[in-house]
Amino acid sequence: MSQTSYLCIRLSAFATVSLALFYFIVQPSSIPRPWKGPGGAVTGGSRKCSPRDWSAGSWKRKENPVVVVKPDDVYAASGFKGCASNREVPWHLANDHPDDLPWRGNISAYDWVPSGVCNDMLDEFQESLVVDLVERGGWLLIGGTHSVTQEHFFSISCTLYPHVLATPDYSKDWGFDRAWPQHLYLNPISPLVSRIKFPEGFNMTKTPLVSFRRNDLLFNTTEVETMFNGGVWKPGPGENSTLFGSEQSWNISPTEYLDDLFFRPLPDANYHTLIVSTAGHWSLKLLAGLPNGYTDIYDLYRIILGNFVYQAARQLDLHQSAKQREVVIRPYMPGDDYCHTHEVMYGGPLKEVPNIEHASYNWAWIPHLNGLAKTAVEERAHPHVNYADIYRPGKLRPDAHVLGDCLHITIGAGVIEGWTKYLHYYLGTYLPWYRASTKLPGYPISDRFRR
Ligand SMILES: *[C@@H]1O[C@H](CO)[C@@H](O)[C@H](O)[C@H]1NC(C)=O
Ligand SMILES: *[C@@H]1O[C@H](CO)[C@@H](O)[C@H](O)[C@H]1NC(C)=O
Ligand SMILES: *[C@@H]1O[C@H](CO)[C@@H](O)[C@H](O)[C@H]1NC(C)=O
Ligand SMILES: CC(=O)N[C@H]1CO[C@H](CO)[C@@H](O)[C@@H]1O
Repeated sequence: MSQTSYLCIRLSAFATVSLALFYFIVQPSSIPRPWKGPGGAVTGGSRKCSPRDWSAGSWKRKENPVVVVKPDDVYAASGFKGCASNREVPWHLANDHPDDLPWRGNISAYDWVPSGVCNDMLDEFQESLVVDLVERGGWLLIGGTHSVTQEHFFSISCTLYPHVLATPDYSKDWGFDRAWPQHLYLNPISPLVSRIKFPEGFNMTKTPLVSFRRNDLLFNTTEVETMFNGGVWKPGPGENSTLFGSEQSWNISPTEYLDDLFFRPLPDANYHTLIVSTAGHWSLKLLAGLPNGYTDIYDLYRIILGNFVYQAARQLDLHQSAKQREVVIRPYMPGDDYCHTHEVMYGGPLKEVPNIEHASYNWAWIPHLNGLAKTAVEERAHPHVNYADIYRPGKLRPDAHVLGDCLHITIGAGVIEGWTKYLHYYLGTYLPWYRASTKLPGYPISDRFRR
């Protein structure tokens, strides 16, 4: 058999097996109904700020931005009183290069102003969020470091300071593992403690308000390989024998972060919201065994996201008798080439999202991957698995990357802080309003969705 025809057979076998496996694992009950999920706008009547409304705004210069002349000025410039996490603080805040301090002041000099329908959002939402994280339940952040999920954790540790404490303590010897679980706990000396109605069994030193677990692909490597090859894939002559190349990655199974963590009862956990983002680590360096490059990445991503959404929906249904929880997929935000040129660093926010068709790494594929994640959510149509499209504000801020790369985002520039602010509103105001004012499809809970 010639190499070319062999590859063609391999490729179509991959597609067929993937599809078969997808249906085997996901077991859709019927052809998915079209469903206008809570991510989109609802027309008519008084309405609330959807992710789309939030994203349809612009960056406005603050009237009197704080001028940053020394590193500690970034806290006031960013609206922080400090940060609870002490992990790589100058890297996160981008405040350790004296020459760049004027830039650092500039990137915190803008506020995100969403569209008018969002005017019922609180600007001072921090205390309300702390109360919610205890009374309603905490946030479990799942994603890779490139999905900036770890940065989201750090950012929340600043936004909620001094009401929270963070672990681990990175000032001690910490043997540098990029996958250490991180947690925020209620600070027992916070004045909010006297206002909070604690759920029975809540333990301030034990029950986290926010946790980060690193997870680059949402499934562990065994599961990804199984979904990739359906147990029958065999490498051709001269081809890599495994899906994974030599690049390191950190992955855990949904068995670990859904069954054993997200739904774990008090006092160990009290999570209400699972916030997920993935796409950054989906590269041909990590998934070196894919025979057909990025089109196979699209295929694999579709399968993995479909399975994740299925697992999440199934677990939510299995735990129906407990409190209602939410799963939110946040779109992945790719980086910006040339972000450290003077022109970009001092150019301020953009008005339109730039075209990234010819970008570095896997950035050009990201809009397509985000679309696949959205489709996976819409096809499953589970009322508590959501796709919150809050991509746009960050894509207007190529000036706000950290100093060492063009992917990660400086904490305090307002991008990641904006996600926290909107998610607080989304969970507490938008979703309850949306569900009360919209006929939901009535997701069928039947035995066929059980193990
Ligand atoms: C709360 O958790 C801490 C740490 O695990 C433990 O030492 C303490 O006994 C717990 N308090 C209660 C009231 O259970
Ligand atoms: C992946 O998770 C499954 C459980 O779903 C487990 O049996 C398997 O050992 C895990 N593999 C790795 C590499 O951790
Ligand atoms: C096998 O994977 C490695 C990365 O681990 C890559 O450098 C190499 O090009 C791959 N070989 C083939 C034949 O795909
Ligand atoms: C683009 C931008 O925001 N530039 C400002 C940077 O900060 C100085 C003052 O510190 C302003 O004069 C610039 O307009």
